[in-house]
Amino acid sequence: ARPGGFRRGSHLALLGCPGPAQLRAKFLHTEHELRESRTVSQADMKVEILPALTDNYMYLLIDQDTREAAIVDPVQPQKVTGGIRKDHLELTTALPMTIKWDHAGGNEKLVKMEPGLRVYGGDGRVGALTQKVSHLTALKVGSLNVKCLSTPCHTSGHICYYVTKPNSSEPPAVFTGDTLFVAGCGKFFEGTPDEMYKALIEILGSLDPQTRVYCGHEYTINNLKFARHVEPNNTSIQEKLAWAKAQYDSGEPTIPSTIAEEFTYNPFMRVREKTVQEHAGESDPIRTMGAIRKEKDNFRVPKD
Ligand SMILES: N[C@@H](CCC(=O)N[C@@H](CS)C(=O)NCC(=O)O)C(=O)O
Repeated sequence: ARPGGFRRGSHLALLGCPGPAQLRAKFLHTEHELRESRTVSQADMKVEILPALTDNYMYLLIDQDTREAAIVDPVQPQKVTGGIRKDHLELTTALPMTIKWDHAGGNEKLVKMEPGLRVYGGDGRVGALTQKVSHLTALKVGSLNVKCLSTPCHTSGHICYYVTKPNSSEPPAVFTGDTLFVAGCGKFFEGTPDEMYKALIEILGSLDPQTRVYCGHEYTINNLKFARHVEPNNTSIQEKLAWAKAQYDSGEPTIPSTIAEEFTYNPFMRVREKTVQEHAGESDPIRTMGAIRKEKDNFRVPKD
């Protein structure tokens, strides 16, 4: 057992090879996957939100100046390449966040379709990897600056990518994969409460508060129901849940949020708050992190 009671490598089947549920998701078109893509457009960068599998998101990051593009988590490459040709973009880069198949499982196929593609990743197990990155490695996508943030915990080589444009007054973007979800965080498959605390509070939590957060899955409604269970009197949670349900019902994503917003409703970002600590029966933020993660692992999501 690892500190905090979490075992390393207990989910290896999930890492490399899809099980029956994953295969079903891969070959049958799900309601989520059939939802339309949406674009968040700024003068300096564009992010196209591409629903994939049952609840994953891929993201196409486009530098408006050079038309150079990167694809984050290209699990379904065929959904990516059509748009690239149509919009006359130059796809140079793939940014898989974690080794897991639902994020990095399309790398080899994409490289065959787009020879010369640079595939970055923080884990030697990432398929078709061309350059291993580590904490604070700096990359370029056209004129955009991409900073790699090492956030091990869900998986040990998990990387988040922080994107800024020099001299821009517009908000940066961060791709958070399975580390930070809207109102939630990833399970601690290969890490500890201490590592998730560092990732959420010290690394992601110290980014520009207006940074737009693009996460790996559409889990927002379920996450907010757990958040409401932890803090029943938090009105930010109640408002965000009502909004997320309306978004989902009209076929819209609940992505992106911002770092500042996450601090108002995400219990894992709020482990220093008295209300969350009291719920967990703890007075230390890292022990609170471990306690609420364990509770969420077994949480039965209510219908409403
Ligand atoms: N389908 C479930 C979760 C499936 C699951 O275990 N997902 C992994 C990422 S692949 C996770 O870390 N989930 C975070 C959580 O359940 O809080 C949900 O809707 O919450």
